[in-house]
Amino acid sequence: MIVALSGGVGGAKLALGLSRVMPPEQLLVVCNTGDDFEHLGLCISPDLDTVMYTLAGLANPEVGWGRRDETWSFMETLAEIGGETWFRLGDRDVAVHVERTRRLRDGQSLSSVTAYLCAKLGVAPRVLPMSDDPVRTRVRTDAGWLDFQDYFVRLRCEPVTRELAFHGAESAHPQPAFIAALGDPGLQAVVICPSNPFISIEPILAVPGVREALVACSAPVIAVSPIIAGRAIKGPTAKMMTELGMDPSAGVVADRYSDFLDGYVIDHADMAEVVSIDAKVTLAQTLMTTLEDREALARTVLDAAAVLRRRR
Ligand code: FO1
Repeated sequence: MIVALSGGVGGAKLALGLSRVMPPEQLLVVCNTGDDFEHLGLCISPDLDTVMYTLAGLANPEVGWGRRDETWSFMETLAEIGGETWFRLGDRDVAVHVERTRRLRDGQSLSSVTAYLCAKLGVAPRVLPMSDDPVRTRVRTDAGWLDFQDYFVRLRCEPVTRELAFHGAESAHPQPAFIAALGDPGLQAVVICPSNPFISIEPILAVPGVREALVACSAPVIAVSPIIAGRAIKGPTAKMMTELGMDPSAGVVADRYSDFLDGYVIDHADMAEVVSIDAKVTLAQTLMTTLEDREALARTVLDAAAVLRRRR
């Protein structure tokens, strides 16, 4: 079994690669829920949906979030009646939010709603939220504290980030099957997908018990750098690192995982960083443009994990 920790678009690409180079039912993808929010009365879980749609082959290939082959009658009509349209919700996507909201209001857990939706969309890997309790990423900027999607979408990541907080994390319980998997002797590797460390991976690590379980994990923990040559592939990772006073480098990201990281996959462009990274480094092409890139990087990660297992 492989456990993969993922945020949105970047992480979902590697999750898809993994699902195609191993038996998908042996893959457990644990998603960040710090980006979740209630909007227009709907409970929206962007990273869970991005991973679910990507694994189902339904994701919008241009932007990575939302669905392909969308129509926008809901948004157009909402605009006509003066509703909030800064967070773009396609007609097909809305159906998922409406059904998730109904089930959550009915008392179902986010895990069971996610399992139901994944089954309906034919997703073979298991997809779980990091917790069934609410955790909300908030960003302190020069303009004060912002809810995550206000920062990320409404303000297009333009405010300067001074601090991040994961509201509710201290009282959240890690998803039980997630923690059980980390302690499972049959676990072969934990893969930290190339998502933004601050807004996608660290909310998962902030849930009590997760970091400890990763430190204690008998299987190798291997991460893929979300930074290539000082730049993020997508999103505000490099900008955030600079604003938080860090050098936007692959090595600095590895430092944030240093208490549990065994392996680190970085791009050939960052070869010079090898000397400053404690974990065992594998050089690869980490930019995933094609499906073959996703599969090749997934194979590299699994091979690196196998080498680390043999060295134990
Ligand atoms: N990101 C945007 O930049 N603009 C949007 O309008 C937008 C809508 C949206 C709808 C559903 C969904 O699941 C994701 C959506 N995202 C949008 C992406 C989302 O903000 C990010 O994927 C995560 O929160 C960060 O990874």
